[in-house]
Amino acid sequence: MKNPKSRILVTGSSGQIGTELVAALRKRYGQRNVIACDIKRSGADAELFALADATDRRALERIIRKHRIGTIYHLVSILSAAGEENPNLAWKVNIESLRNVLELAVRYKMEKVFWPSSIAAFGPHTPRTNTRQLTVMDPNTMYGITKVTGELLCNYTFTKFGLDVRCLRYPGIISWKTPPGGGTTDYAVAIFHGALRDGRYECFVSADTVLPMMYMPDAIRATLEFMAAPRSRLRTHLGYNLSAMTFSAGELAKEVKRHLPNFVCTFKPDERQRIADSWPRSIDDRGSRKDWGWRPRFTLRATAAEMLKNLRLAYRGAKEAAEDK
Ligand code: AKB
Repeated sequence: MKNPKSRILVTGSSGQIGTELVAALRKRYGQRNVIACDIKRSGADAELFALADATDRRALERIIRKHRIGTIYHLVSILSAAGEENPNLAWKVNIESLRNVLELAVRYKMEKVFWPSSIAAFGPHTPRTNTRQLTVMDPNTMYGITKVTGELLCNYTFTKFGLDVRCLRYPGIISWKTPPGGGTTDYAVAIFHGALRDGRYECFVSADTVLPMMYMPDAIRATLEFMAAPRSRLRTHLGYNLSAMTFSAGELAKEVKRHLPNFVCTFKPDERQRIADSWPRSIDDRGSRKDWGWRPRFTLRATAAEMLKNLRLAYRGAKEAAEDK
């Protein structure tokens, strides 16, 4: 059952990463060669969008056959904080959908699969500074458990069936086009909205909480470069560590205040603090740098400036559109 290896499918296409990855893939590989798929409808071109739940294997198989899919970016995921609210759902969505994708990718002899792992794959006994590629992984969230399990499933599928499946361990991703939802690192996005909308923000982790972060353009470029790297260069089909910058919530608030002197940030840790405290403070991504040439571009300073510039324009646009109605 050999498929012509032509088109790309992006599941979870309406999410924070999916929205921007679909646009970047279409720019690189051609508009009609990228099919977006989600349980929420999005995008103007209905022909290039498939409404489906990736836990439904038959639905996924229909899409793969109909659009002759040769590569899948499988981004469907319930994130860390939402996963603690509903661990059964997190397991079902994150693992069943991945099993479906991997099995169908093997059956249809696909070229490649991309699956996002995360810093959440690490846990309380992982060394927290400059966390190595191969180290203790004992996550204590259901999301993190699905990330370790998923990495093992990807590696198993590579070893047993030769499927070229690639994973990156994303840090917290900061972006302005689509809000994140249900993650522990969401405060690093919400703070910009709070600052611009209300002049204040109540942060749900303490000021001294340090986590690895990345601005979305770096995350998208990393994904494209990683997927384009020759297979022979890759030395692991577990997740590759990936890093750009690391800072505390207090440092982030200070950076926002440099642009908006009247901004007030208060800190009121909630249950997400426990999750943040179980994750690395910084990541050693020498493997990515060496094997496929990863180099981040955005620092905290550059990210904050870009976020505020782009969100200001977005808020202005939304206001003008509301006034025109
Ligand atoms: C989350 O906070 O759950 C995600 C992640 C780090 O994977 N952003």
